Amino acid sequence: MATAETESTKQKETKQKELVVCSHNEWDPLEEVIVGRVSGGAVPPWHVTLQAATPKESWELLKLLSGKPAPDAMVQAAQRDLDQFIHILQSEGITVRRPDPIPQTNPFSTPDWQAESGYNVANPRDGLLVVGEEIIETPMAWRSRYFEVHAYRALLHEYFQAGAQWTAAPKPQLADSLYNEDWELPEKGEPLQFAVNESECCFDAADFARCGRDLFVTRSNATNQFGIEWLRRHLGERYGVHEIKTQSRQPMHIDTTFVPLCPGKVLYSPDFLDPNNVPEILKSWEFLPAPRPVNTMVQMIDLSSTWLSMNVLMLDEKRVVCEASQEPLIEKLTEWGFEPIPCPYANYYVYGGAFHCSTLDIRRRGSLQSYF
Ligand code: DAV
Repeated sequence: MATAETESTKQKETKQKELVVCSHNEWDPLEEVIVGRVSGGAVPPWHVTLQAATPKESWELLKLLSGKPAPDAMVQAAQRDLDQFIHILQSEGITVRRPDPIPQTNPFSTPDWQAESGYNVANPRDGLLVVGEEIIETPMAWRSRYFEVHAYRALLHEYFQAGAQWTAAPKPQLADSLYNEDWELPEKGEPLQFAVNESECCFDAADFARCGRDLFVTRSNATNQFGIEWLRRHLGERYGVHEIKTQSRQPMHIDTTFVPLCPGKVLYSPDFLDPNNVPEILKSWEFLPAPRPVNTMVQMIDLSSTWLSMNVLMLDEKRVVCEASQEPLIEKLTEWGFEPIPCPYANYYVYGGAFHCSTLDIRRRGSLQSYF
């Protein structure tokens, strides 16, 4: 009996070692990660989904540059930051994989609509969701991102051949009827408006945060209830999917609102989240307020809120990659017992993301657990 048990433990260990895709949460030791690319990107075509997610100050310039290739100087500056980030990951012993450099600057169409251009392949966190041993292509709401996943197909094929479970959520049509063209920026205190309604199923992976058997999600300008319900039903009874109410007036992605750092601790933006208004299940967790962001605006356009400052990447329960100029955050994280690794990344922000957005953890060493 004892021998049989030992054998089965051994088998389990071997299985764990061989899993090519396996990530249950945001903090287990990171072994392999996909990091986005900045070359071949376009300024995202003007659309209500873009307007609903970007600062008002950027709207005029975004309309003007709509669909144009990203300017060279911008690409080069972002590339310098990206090189440093990749160097840090590799020096920490992590395998870094990259999407194919497929230019996103060409126009394309479907039977229902035309897009002036694609967007970029800088943020693998949005179009692919890893839940345990499964990698899921997500039904993104931005038309410009409709074929973005093609840049990841070679990797997906490789992971599949190596045994990963590979799924795609239903591809939405992204018909005109999905969008709320009348969207307006709500005044402070007014009810939220969303750029996407419930007529099709859509979600971005970055609207989900994974904590083992429980996932947290924000309803946003990219993720609707239809999308949340699809994922809930797809994952089944093994997982709980809980909604976090964001107070951002332009919500797009949970990772500038609610960022789990390790079991029992979550970093949050005090502008976007009220820790007294969270799902009951989180009551035992410690809510760590992110300090106000240091202004790092280096380009004329900003695609995101300043809370990209808290868009950190955990390499394990302690080591955390943070933007180098966010000194108040680095100080706080140190005080809270973490080991921040600073990296300049402000030039990358114009691509719409920081360390969490621009990565996709393919493998973290650990098993499926419940933390609540
Ligand atoms: O707060 O503007 C940025 C996007 C993060 N993936 C924000 C969300």
